[in-house]
Amino acid sequence: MKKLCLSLITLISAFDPLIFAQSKPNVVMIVVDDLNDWVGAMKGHPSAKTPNIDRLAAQGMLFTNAHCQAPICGPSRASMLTGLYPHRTGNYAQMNDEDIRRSNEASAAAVFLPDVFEKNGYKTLGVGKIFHNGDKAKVFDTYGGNFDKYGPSPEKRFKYDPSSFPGKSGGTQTDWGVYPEYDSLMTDHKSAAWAVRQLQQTHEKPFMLTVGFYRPHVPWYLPKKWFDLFPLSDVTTPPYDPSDMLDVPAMGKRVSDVPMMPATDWLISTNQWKDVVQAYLASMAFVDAQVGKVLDALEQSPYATNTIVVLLSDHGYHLGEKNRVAKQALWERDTHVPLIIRQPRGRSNVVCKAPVQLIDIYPTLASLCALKMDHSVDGHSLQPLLNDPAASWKHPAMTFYGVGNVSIRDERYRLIQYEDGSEELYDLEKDANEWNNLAGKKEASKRITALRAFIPKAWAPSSPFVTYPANAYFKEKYGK
Ligand SMILES: [Ca+2]
Ligand SMILES: [Ca+2]
Repeated sequence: MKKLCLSLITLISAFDPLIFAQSKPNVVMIVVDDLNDWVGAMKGHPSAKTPNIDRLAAQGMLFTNAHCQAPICGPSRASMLTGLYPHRTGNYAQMNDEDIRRSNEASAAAVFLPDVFEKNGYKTLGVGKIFHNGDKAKVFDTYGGNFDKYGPSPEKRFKYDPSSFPGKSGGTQTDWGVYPEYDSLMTDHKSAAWAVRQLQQTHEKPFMLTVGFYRPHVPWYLPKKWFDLFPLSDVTTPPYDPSDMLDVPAMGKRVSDVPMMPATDWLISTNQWKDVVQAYLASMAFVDAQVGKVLDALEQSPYATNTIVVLLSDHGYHLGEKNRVAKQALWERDTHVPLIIRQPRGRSNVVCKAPVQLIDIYPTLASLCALKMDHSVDGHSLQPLLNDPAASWKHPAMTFYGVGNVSIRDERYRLIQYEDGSEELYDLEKDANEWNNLAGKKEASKRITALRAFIPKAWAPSSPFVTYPANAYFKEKYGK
């Protein structure tokens, strides 16, 4: 009798309307802030410890040539979440989330990615840094908060005070050191706990859960155990050629100059470069552990086999290469991001080398979840590559930073063109550090002509809602 009851229950649950309602896959999207290509699976730094992100990569497809559309948080996220390029919306720089759809006609027609899910019957959940600043655009059905954001922070900076340098000023949270004492005080710890609780609940509709983590964005404040994972004696600094910038055009120097950030020369002269690298590696390890909690909770939930997982970073970060510790430039370490997609019953342990973009995530998820849309987006669904990572892929990855400044990245080369027409060309296969600018060299002209064909002909003027001009170049161009 007991056996009969059990099989009856099994039969009933097989026809449970709740399970029918969830025939569409759920989506867990994990957005990590300022995480560069040093993650273990991408082999960007020999000491990186990111076992959970590496595990996810081994269970799905790792895109090893993925790039952001803007090398700074706000516009990168605006582009990813609207599916529209910055040169179409004018969203090239930091602005308030509520203004993303007010910049011009194209931006007003945008539908935020979670809203597309909502229109298709999904419940949308979010926590932490997904948009640049919480859920002011009121996108999620349920938003768990963004707690202490980049904090908690000590009363006084430990190591780096930009206002103490001649010619520098505030505008950066860059600093590093042991603080606070416990993980439980960290924003990302709280966000992970909130996400885990959502995965432990019964959801009557398919859901899209977006989890945004703040580290390794500055400040690099973390409990001691994360620093202890990387003894300074073992920390290696990235490749640096002091003469590297000599062949960069003047406009390239202006656009990428973020004067409030520490320069590599200064870090070397004060013997702190390794400390900065250690703090970034510690931040990566910490955030990886938070990612692991979400992945573990998903694995232990009823949604384990019916959930697509996407993990990405909004842009990369220089840790001393090109004499800078910053984002906000059009070179590889800034545009190159981790991107992993794990599908239920999808291919595992596969690497895709095609040049893809964060803007492609929107149409990819729409296609994987068969979402109905009555608007168009700029990216391309990655579904052909998810089916066959070697499939033909004709689209380069484009990154924009201000009107007229663009990077075009294909399988092997990067062309950067600035607003005054000056250019850089790098052969990433032979010159992974982008030290040798080939623009202007005879043998490069054919390649440059081919890549120039992808540069947009029409550029939307900058949004009038820029809140943070970032440096002298942006202040002059877009500042109020
Ligand atoms: Ca960011
Ligand atoms: Ca150079």
